[in-house]
Amino acid sequence: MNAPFDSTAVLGHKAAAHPAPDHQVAVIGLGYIGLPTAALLASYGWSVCGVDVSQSVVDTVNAGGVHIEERDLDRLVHDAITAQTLVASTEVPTASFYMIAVPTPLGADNAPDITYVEAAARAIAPKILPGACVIIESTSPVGTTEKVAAIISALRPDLVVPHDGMDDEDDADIALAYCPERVLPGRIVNELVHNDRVIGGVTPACAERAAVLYTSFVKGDCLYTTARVAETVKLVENSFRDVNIAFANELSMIADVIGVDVWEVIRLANRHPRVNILQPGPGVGGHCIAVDPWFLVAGAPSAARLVRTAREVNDHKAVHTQNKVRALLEAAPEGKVALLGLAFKPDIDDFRESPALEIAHGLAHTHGDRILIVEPFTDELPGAFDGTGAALVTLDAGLRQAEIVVVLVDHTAFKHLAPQDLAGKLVFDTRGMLRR
Ligand code: SAJ
Repeated sequence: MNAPFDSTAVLGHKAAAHPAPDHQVAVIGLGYIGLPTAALLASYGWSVCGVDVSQSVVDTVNAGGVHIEERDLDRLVHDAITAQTLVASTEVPTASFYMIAVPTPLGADNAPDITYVEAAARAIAPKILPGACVIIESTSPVGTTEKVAAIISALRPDLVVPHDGMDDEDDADIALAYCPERVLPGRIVNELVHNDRVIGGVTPACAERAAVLYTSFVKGDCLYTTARVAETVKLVENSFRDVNIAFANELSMIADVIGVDVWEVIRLANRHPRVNILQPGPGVGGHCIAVDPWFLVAGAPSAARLVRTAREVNDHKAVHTQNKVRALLEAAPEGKVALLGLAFKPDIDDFRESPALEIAHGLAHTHGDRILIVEPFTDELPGAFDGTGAALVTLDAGLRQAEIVVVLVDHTAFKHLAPQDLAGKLVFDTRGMLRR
């Protein structure tokens, strides 16, 4: 661990009078980001309490287990629980650092729902001591950090809570920062350590305080800014990717109309020294890129025209793909279709916001037992498929029974497919996997 936190240096004399317990971190939310971060912090010498509203998650973690699939996570959690540097609880403890890593889903009309962040702030407020630092990692609409400040301030009138416009000469009792996670599912543990981090303090002193936590385990650069800029940076990163994938997806639909091979067009265009087109697919999934751009749209609805349109193009690509499969089913009225993959991207078991899942689900409802699903990352179909007649089958069984094969996810397990495996079948490869 780096030099231990000196509260007097950052927050002035008030903090030193009643310091929060040193080296203790409470991570609120033990999901895809919270659990890996909690276990990693524990491995770097912090005493960590992971907090979750789910008793079963808490029990699993306390037993040294994990409830999510992520490379290296099981070993990290097991070791931290064995070493007693990590404990899980449904109660928020008193700590020197509070990290909020709870979900921020989309509500009605694609409006951001920050109720879990607000609930976390309300749960922290009664426990927080002068000198402590609250960090929000959850992807959030711009202005969320200020809302958390207002919640803590209202519940703890005895504390001076930092706010926008306050400068470091004013003595705040606690620190508050927004530090977005930017890790890639499947590489979370590695990227938590190696990626650069943006640390947005409500005041410069807040950023400095939050940096004590991050510099203890981050090997990338820690970059300092305001909380509002950091909130925007996170949304911009994922919107950048969404817009660029939308361009590739739109090209694939244009290519269908004008009758050219989109993969060949992209391969050749990318030989231009300043062109780098991404890959089309069946749509965009996951809990980040398919969601976060809406947070940016919500903040500036009439200005964010390209960002909104990109979201619409990527959502439409799933509908377009489903319609193309329907046309194939009509062209072979007796035939079955093998849909390869349900996950939102290759080689993970995560089906959240997955276009492949959405497409398979729609087809299962209209074509029932003509739908065969091949997904090596699950033992059973999600409950939404109950009663549809669609079946989960092995790749071999799918290829044996189906006349139509649709690649929805380019899992490694599918990449060995050779032309002779698909001979005589109608093939629709939404990922361009078979030509790589
Ligand atoms: N996709 C395409 N074509 C491409 C690339 C991706 O169709 O050329 C699709 C994928 O199949 C998937 C979706 O886009 O359905 C998103 O996949 P991804 O690998 O781009 O991103 P995520 O959701 O796994 O992780 C992203 C990452 N953000 C960026 O790459 C900008 C990660 O760094 C973020 O931390 C994460 O979102 C997050 O938590 O926000």
